[in-house]
Amino acid sequence: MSRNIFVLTGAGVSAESGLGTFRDKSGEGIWARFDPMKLATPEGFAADPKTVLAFYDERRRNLRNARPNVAHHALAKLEMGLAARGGHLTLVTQNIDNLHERAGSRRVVHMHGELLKARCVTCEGVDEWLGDLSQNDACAYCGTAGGMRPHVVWFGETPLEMSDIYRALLRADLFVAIGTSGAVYPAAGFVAEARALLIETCEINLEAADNASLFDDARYGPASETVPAWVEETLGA
Ligand code: BV8
Repeated sequence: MSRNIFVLTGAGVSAESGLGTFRDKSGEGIWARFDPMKLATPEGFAADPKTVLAFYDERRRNLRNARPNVAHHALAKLEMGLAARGGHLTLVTQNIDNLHERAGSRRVVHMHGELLKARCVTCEGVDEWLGDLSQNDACAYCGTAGGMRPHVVWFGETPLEMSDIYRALLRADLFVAIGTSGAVYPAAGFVAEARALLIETCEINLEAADNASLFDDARYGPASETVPAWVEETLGA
């Protein structure tokens, strides 16, 4: 039987690549050091664009020094392995890094946007953006300067590709959440939607997330160990 697997990843899959998570129990997470309401909301950006742009510039620089880890590579292998068996992997990530792509994943749905892209508030044009982003930068499409922002989804904004995401969830026979605290909606609600559709659910995480009780199965430990093991098992089955 060909498998149709829906995987949702969060910051935990990139933790061992050196990119920070947001809500670590250790209290070291990004949101423990920065106020998300000031740095990850449209209001925060309007109030203090320079600080918000500097926050994303630093994360863009960190990403340039980061490398995909074995968990990212395992998920790229799963995508190819399922396709070779007539199945399908839908990979949805809350992460704005490009480590899934750099590990070889071909189709990645970035529901919270992408750190290496910028968007023009005037014409909505989206362009690749690898360096620092300043208010003086001009849009490559409409030429307007002063209206560029990170192409990321802030709190209170609508996540991207939601209709495709829900359509893929309807077709899945397995839902797996990897390295996410289950704290942010609508992503945190996908497991409940999967259960309502009688889809088998599995949590792969360092430790049990807030919504752990909603999962039928769980594998705990660092993603660099749990994800490759799960992929081998899944492709071997
Ligand atoms: C929406 C992008 C409507 C930017 C992010 C009041 C007003 C307005 C909205 C709301 C409100 N109250 C609630 C809401 C909804 C709100 C929300 O959920 N708020 C929370 C705080 C309650 N959500 C929204 O606003 C969303 N929009 O609702 O629009 C709508 C709804 C449906 C359909 C259409 C429209 C938009 C949310 C997006 C916000 N943007 N990021 C940026 O990155 O700077 S969110 C931010 O948290 C991150 O980007 C990440 O995507 C997200 C979730 O975090 P996680 O990935 O789970 O990371 P976290 O650190 O939390 O957890 C890490 C996990 O990894 C842990 O479990 C840890 O144990 C584990 N781990 C650590 N190390 C390892 C590991 N696992 C494995 N191996 C390891 N080595």
